Amino acid sequence: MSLLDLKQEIQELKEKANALILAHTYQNDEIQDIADFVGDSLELSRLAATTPHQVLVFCGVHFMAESAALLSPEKTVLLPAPDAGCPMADMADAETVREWKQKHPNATVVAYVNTSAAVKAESDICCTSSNALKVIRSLEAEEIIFLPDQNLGGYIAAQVPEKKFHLWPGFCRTHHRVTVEEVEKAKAAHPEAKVLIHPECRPEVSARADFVGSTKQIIEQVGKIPASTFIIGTEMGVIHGLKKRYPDKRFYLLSPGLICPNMKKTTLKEVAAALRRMEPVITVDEPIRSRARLALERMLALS
Ligand code: CIZ
Ligand code: SF4
Repeated sequence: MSLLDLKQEIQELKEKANALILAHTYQNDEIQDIADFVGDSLELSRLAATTPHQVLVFCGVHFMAESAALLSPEKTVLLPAPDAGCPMADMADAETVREWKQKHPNATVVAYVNTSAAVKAESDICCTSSNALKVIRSLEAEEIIFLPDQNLGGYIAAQVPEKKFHLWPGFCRTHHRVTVEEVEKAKAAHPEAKVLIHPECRPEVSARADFVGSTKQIIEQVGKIPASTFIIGTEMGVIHGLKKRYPDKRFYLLSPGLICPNMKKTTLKEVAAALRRMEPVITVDEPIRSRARLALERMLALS
């Protein structure tokens, strides 16, 4: 089947099923182009909960589809690439979270959305990289267990010195791989460029940025900074959206390693197949569902 036929088929199946295609900003370019909405995990989960569409095709990784399923159990949430996981999410398990809670009984548990539903169920509140600072500042607790990303946690902790943080030793394989040498090299190659870096990168890498923020904040920041060249320190998928939104600006990826293999597992073929078969469907069972949903809803109520 030609690419055009495939896109046509997706369009027809989508209309027939009254489905909405949601794509994360890290998805392949062709997936972003056929999606009804492209955004970060916070925007996508909010949209999943509020849209009247009964079928959601979630082009992203497992924890994102799970969040949509948690918030909208009555909807059919399809994950076209069911083996698209997140190695960072896999670094936290519910049993160890329970152990940490026993060790630090006064701490409030803040789970980055990049976690399984079972881990969210053990947590008090969720956050994304867009709202982590706001979420932490809203908490009365003086002690915080932050999981699973040590880099995002450390970046936030430095801005909230009045609270004590217990940082989980997790990291994103894609962002954590970037080195200081790569930043220096990119800066030397494009001395006029502004450097925008995601807080999942190592602290010594983020320290060399002109701006540190989530993908959404990076995308917004490009529009605010009066520069024409940018070095982008997050997953390469973001550059596709940046080029579309700011056609007169130039973008360079900070490191060729900034590619998340799991995010790239979704292809047009799989999107079509998922719509044709109405599977794989992502669901979350009770009692995990209600507890995890509470942590997500506490976050959504704040942001
Ligand atoms: O929250 C998200 O969607 C992720 C994974 C990154 C970001 O900064 O948007
Ligand atoms: Fe997980 Fe990193 Fe891939 Fe995001 S970019 S899905 S945190 S491995």
